[in-house]
Amino acid sequence: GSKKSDSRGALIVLEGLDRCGKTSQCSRLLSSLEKSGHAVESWRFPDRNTGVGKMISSYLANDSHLDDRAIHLLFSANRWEKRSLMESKLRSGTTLIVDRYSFSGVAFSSAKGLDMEWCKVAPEIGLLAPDLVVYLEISPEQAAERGGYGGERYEKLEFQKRVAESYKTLRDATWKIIDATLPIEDVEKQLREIVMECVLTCGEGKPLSELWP
Ligand code: NYM
Repeated sequence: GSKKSDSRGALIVLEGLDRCGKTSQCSRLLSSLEKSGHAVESWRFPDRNTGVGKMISSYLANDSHLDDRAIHLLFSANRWEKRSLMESKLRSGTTLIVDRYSFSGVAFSSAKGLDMEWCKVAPEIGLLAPDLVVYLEISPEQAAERGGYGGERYEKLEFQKRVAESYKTLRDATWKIIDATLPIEDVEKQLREIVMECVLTCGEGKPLSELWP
């Protein structure tokens, strides 16, 4: 068997509409994995702390306007600037819980009318492929009823309906779907079980791969 020091961390991605509960589930999952002694970090995209992230943040706040393809490529560049750190964390045994990834990039940009294949291909090819994608499923209407959207771009019911359609096209049989309208503890429990299985498989030597597998 592989020694503990050889085992890599798992790349776990959570996706879903705005207000689906991803962010709270990521933090619950983080503390539960930490408590059980795992090396784990919680990441999110966009990472608003980098130079590119600041441009994205200003775009989302409607403080700047960018061509649809230009902002798509910035979201992608924001993942590329974290790729090597991501790989070294995973290889050194740290599991990463990531709030949004390339799938958000494709779902949100294609909801604006950009071609889905254009969104997927060049910009995202070669980024690390997640070991697990969990989709927290909620209807756009139910998401909208939850304490209201913030004022950011995209946080509008009509747009979220198109994003939901894009996610439907994008997801495949490898995605795990959790009903995000269940009580928060039930979502947490289901998520933890799915993630633990994935963490074990990765620790036992499943190789890292790249998008799109
Ligand atoms: N978003 C996020 C994109 O449009 N493309 C991407 O590649 C990513 C990662 O940014 N409404 C959108 C989805 C969200 C917005 O994300 C900000 P968050 O999780 O609310 O900080």
